[in-house]
Amino acid sequence: MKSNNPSGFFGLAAVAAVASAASIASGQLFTENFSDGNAASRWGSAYQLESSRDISTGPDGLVNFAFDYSTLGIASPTGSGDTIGAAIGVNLTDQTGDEGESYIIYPLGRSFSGSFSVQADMYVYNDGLAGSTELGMAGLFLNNSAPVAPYQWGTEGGPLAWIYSGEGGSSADLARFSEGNASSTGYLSLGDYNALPAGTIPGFQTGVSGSLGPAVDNASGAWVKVRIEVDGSDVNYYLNDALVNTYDNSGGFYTEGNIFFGLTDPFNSANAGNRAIIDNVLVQVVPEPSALALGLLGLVSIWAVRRRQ
Ligand SMILES: [Ca+2]
Ligand SMILES: [Ca+2]
Ligand SMILES: [Ca+2]
Repeated sequence: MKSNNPSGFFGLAAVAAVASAASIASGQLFTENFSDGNAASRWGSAYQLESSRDISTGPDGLVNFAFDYSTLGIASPTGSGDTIGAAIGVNLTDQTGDEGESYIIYPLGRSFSGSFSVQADMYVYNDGLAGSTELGMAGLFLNNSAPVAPYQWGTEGGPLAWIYSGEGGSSADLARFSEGNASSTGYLSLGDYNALPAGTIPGFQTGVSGSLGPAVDNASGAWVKVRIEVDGSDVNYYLNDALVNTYDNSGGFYTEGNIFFGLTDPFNSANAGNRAIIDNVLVQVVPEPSALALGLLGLVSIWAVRRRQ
């Protein structure tokens, strides 16, 4: 082997280029696994009630930032021994009249802009009761100064969010909140699981009458990987890595804000056993297409130079 070893040199250069691309791709901005039991000091919550609510009734949800979900028989979504996550319950007791509500949780004082993604493991749990239909929420661009929990029957909106039902019991199993303001919730139904072709979302039953969504194999629900990705002016919503909906932010309605997760009950029927469990939150940079292209160009150049040796 010659002392001036071109393959060794280019091997190092290639490793450096790959490492650079990887650090961009995996640039973590925020993580939370709730497992130290102290997340209540790092997270806050908000709720919104049905606007036509009987004024004699108050909110009856809950948030718990150190919930052991093994008590519900739910295993870690990652296969680890860690079963501590955040839990949200909504409309837990039967009150009078219109009593639906939304609750959200968010990391205190965080704000994100540019091209980033937020993901988490979410389990919309119901205790198998017929008629228990709640919808798990994920969103972004929350205003920390005035955090609004999106709710379709509320009075105000603001942050961008998507919801999915835990067991398909709604005619609007999928929905979006966008471009809401102080007097508009920005709610938009994205339809029923029944109307989506079968196989559209991995792990979800769709495309047949009475589609159960993520509860297809277990009446109490299932873990779902929820992800929202800001890619330039597109904001993409994924369930189990399937693209479900895109919000067009080319008008620039949203620029920055916090992430959040939630649970919403649009119905009056109460159920003490409902929960949204949230774990393994990750916010990371989404590489700009130009950065990716440059990284690939670098690798191609190295390869081309090496081919000429
Ligand atoms: Ca955890
Ligand atoms: Ca209630
Ligand atoms: Ca349905």
